[in-house]
Amino acid sequence: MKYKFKENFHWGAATSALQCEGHHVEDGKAKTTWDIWFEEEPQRFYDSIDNSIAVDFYTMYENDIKLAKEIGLKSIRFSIAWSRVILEDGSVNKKALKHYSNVIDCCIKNEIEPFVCLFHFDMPWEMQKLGGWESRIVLEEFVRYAKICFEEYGDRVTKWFTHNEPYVPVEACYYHGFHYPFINDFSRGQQATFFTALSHAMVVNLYKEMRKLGHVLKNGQIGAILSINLAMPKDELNSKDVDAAKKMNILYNDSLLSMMGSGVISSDYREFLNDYEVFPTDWNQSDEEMLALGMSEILGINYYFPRRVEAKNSYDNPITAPESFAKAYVLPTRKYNKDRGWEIYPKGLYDTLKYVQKYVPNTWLFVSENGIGRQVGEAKDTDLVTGFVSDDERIEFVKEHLEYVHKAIEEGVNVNGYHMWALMDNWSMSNAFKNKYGFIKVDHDNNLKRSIKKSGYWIKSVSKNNGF
Ligand code: BGP
Repeated sequence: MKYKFKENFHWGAATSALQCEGHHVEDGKAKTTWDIWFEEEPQRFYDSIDNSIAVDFYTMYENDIKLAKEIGLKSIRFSIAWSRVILEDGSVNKKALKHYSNVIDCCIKNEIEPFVCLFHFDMPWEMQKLGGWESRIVLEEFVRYAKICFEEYGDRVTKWFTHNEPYVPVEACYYHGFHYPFINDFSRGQQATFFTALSHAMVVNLYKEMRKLGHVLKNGQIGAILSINLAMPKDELNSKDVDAAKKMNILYNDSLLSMMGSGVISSDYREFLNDYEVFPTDWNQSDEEMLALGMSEILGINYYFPRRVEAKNSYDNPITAPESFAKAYVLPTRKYNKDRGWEIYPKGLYDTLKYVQKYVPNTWLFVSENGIGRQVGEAKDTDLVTGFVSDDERIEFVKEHLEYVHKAIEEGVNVNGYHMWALMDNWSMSNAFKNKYGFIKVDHDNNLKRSIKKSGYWIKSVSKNNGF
């Protein structure tokens, strides 16, 4: 065996409530921004398909968790839907609490460690009406929701995560306005960035306090899931490209990695905000102290592709987004996934892990998402008679990335697991069911029947041997 990983390495996969559960309003569920947006503009969703069915994880979770065990996974991440736990009138939904309790018990029964995330893009509509991540009231509500989750499940869950990819709602809702509520306002984007980080810190701090009092497991830990898309300059010898990439990195990576990972506002980010006069207006010293108290103990790192950039001839004035400094550069020789358009650059995962290590040298890390969404390739690999998917391309993709994870570990980066996106094929915000990501196939023409793909059997052997 060429690549051997540490003992107790977390071989696993991820899911999210929004993308997997389906609505199941009969058990009580408040609307999210996605529900409202779909009601208003279904045509803006791929194939006009919403997530009301998704892949029905809400009722099929037992089956899915058993399959996770069958393919040798040691842990899975799922998210709790805030919109299920707290209903529109502010009351706590007992049925939802019971449901997630059952999901957690089912994981434990199957010897799968549940990694639980509190927010994966699904803002309750009532919270958005109050201002979403720009509102201090919403931060308090998020803490209230988190406290309920800790009280209910803190006796069984050891790995907690506040946010999944907090950069994405800022980028999609505030910079580029491609997700509801379509705001294009750079300053408001900074306020939302700061308050997202503050919400994280408040929840992390609460968890630590509860742990001190013995209200949750003593060995429980908490952090966040961050997507790090390192900006790489087209020409490393061109100072303009380098400067543009640096600015992109400050805004997309350094900002939240420093605030949520290290509990401080980095000097680069602070300087940038002051230089461009966009330092958030609603921010004070006690918020900064809270950031420090809410430093992450564990971090998940999502990596899909690098962000290659070249400088714009002149920077936009005023700035509206990180892209005001740089435009995307497409490497002509790149290898890429034609179904999703994303570059495939396994070394980028190594670069990302080394970058993160500089911020949080001792923090427990794991790769929380990495994967390849396929449409044409997946169809080509599917046996027409049996339906079995021989997804060698996915196996190759994971292997190549794992080689670089291994290298990072050898060089002292504290990486403790690899979770694939995703456990099973699911609904995506941008592409509905177009691109398949799972180790497990979901057949929409056959009552959402699940079946293990070749990559699922492959990961089973990797997990068994703790390497490949
Ligand atoms: C990540 C998200 C996931 C998932 C994945 C694939 O950024 O955390 O929720 O959707 O991307 O992206 P997409 O579905 O857009 O292909």
